[in-house]
Amino acid sequence: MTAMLSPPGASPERYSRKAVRALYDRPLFALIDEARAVHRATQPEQEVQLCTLLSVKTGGCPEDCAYCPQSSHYETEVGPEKMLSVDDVLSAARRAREQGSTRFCMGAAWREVKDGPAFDRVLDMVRGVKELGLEACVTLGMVSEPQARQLKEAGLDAYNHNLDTSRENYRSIISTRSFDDRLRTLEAVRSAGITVCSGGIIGMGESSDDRCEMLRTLANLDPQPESVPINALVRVPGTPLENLPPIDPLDLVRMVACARILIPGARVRLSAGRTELTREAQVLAMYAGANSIFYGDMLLTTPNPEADEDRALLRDAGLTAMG
Ligand code: SAM
Ligand code: DTB
Ligand code: SF4
Repeated sequence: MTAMLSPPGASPERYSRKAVRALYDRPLFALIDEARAVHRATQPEQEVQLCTLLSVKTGGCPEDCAYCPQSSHYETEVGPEKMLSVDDVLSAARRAREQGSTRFCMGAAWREVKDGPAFDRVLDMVRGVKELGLEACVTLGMVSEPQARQLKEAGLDAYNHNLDTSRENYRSIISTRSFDDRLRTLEAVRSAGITVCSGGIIGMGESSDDRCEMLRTLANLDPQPESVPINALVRVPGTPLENLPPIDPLDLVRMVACARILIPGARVRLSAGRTELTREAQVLAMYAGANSIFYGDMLLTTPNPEADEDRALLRDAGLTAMG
């Protein structure tokens, strides 16, 4: 399999377009079998990391991401709110830890990080989350290398910045920044010594080639991302994508399996969209290589399954939460 994925001399990149598409198109059971083998060889078996999200600055975002309820370009139920205080964030982080989360991810509806009091407050949040013994992750939009270094000094473990879709499809989803802007931020994060969390969304009307190309770009990053969230679009009323059909859960399983095979060392996160998935679909995605979920009743601005439902799901599948 490895030989098929990287024909010698075929491409300076690790994975070619054709090879990734061939992987994605494999019969589902063959794909899952291989993902499972990679999973067993590279990941702690039966272990799922629980991560809790918190929106520390909600709404009013100047970007026009077509999926996003927080964009000021669309009329949604989410409006601009004041930034949370450090105390409020740390209370939420403490609750998340008590519930069993080991990673706390803070999101801000910003196009980019600007130096000043709001960024200083985020740095304090990161310090506080680290004092609680949690992994700290933030997602703040574009970031420069000096800013990433400040985050690293504050103790930040991971920066989330999703590619969302393929380079070719990017402009149909977002016009206010480019795919290369995204890659530049990932480079700044990497240079500062912070681990990279980057993935994407399915269900935005993209083609199978777009899905493969997104995975290929992620897999060809060197080093590869440590964390790959695979989101199913949450179709939020008021956004341009609100009326798209729901995803086929088996496509999500395929994406997870491909991510597991192509980026074997990463934690693959079964991210947004779980409220619309059956327990069986979620368990199959975990079987195919997903080993993290967002935990707690909210994502950033939209609902997530209740914590007790998730605990029951893990228990019934014989999986354990990462300690
Ligand atoms: N503003 C920052 C940015 O875009 O990088 C950080 C926050 S943004 C909400 C983080 C990620 O959430 C997006 O890149 C996207 O992948 C995901 N996301 C946002 N809205 C979503 C939706 N409706 N369904 C699925 N994923 C979504
Ligand atoms: C990621 O890939 N998914 C999370 C996290 N990274 C920041 C965000 C999902 C957001 C879903 C829509 C919302 O709740 O606003
Ligand atoms: Fe803003 Fe991030 Fe939402 Fe895009 S995804 S509109 S950058 S909050």
